[in-house]
Amino acid sequence: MIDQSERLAIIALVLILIGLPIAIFGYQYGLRPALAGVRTIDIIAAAPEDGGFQPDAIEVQKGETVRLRFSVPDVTHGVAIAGLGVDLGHIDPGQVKEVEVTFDQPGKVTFYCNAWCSPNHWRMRGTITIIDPADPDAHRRIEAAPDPVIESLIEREMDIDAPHDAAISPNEPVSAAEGGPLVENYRADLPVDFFDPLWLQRQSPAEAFSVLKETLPNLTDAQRWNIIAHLWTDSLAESELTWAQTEYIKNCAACHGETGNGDGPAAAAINAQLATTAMNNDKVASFAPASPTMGATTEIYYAKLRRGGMGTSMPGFGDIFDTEETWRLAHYIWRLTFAPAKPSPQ
Ligand code: HEC
Ligand SMILES: [Cu+2]
Repeated sequence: MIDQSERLAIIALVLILIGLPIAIFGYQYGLRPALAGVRTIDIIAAAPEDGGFQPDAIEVQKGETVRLRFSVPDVTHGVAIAGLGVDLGHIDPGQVKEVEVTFDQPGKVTFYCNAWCSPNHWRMRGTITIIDPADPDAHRRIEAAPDPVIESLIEREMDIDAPHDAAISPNEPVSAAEGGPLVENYRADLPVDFFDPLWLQRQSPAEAFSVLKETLPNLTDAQRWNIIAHLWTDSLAESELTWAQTEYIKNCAACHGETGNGDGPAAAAINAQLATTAMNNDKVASFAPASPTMGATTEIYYAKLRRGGMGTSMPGFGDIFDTEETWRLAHYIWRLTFAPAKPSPQ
């Protein structure tokens, strides 16, 4: 005979056996999506030699909200999504970080690692293609849009990759700070071009120096360089400068060095390749105020940044920084050249 208490126990057991799966099922397929309404995409973030991002090509629909969940199997990485202002910071092995993003515009965005994780670190990138079902070609049209600055360089037959050594460069320390008052004093005598941002971005410091030599014959060479240093470093607002500094440290310093001398921790290996291969020009650029820098222009820097080197280790950043951000970084390089930040007091 089954007594009363046994019967209750059986009912309870049956309820648990049926109820638990229903509860789990209900949560998984009913309650959870209803609460969240988002698709979760799991992404493994590994160094390129361990497979890189997996998956590294994701498609979403315009207007869709997805939860991107990054896990890390190997070494610490940093995950950021270009153009969306998303930076998850460092993710350590075993750690998981996620972010929910709604994609409103058709196109392509790049997610990338911004922590130096391996010698191939800068290859660690993935893409999210946002497709508009009402206009299935929209994302391709946006992607194929040419960069007007690079187009203009090509039109003027300017080679982004050609060496640009200068005939003249400063032979004593240059001071942007001392250049400021000089620009004020000689404002009326300086050519109007010197106050035209487009002219400035297309001139090299060496070219501007030659112009100054003619227009202001009474100045010393040091004073001329100081004027140039001031004009070439004057374009970034404080907040833009802070942004550029941060991004430079995360994305560039491993190769170009924290102060821009071309001596970052990854530079030695890249430069050593020079000796073994005939790769042209594949030496990490230094931004010190010497000949090659004095012959460079902000516009060439911009183009190199967007497109990357041709068969060199210089990565292209066109998928990561928008045009405005790229200009900011290009201008920031002149800060490294002419107005390096003083080491912060300990
Ligand atoms: C993996 C190493 C590496 C990283 C990371 C890197 N660069 Fe470079 N960069 C190079 C090498 C090598 C060259 C020289 C070859 C060339 O110009 O293609 C170079 C050249 C350049 C030039 C051209 C210099 C000139 O005189 O024309 C600019 C500008 C530049 N880098 C800026 C940057 C900035 C800004 C970043 C970060 C957003 C960056 N680079 C990240 C390796 C790197
Ligand atoms: Cu990484």
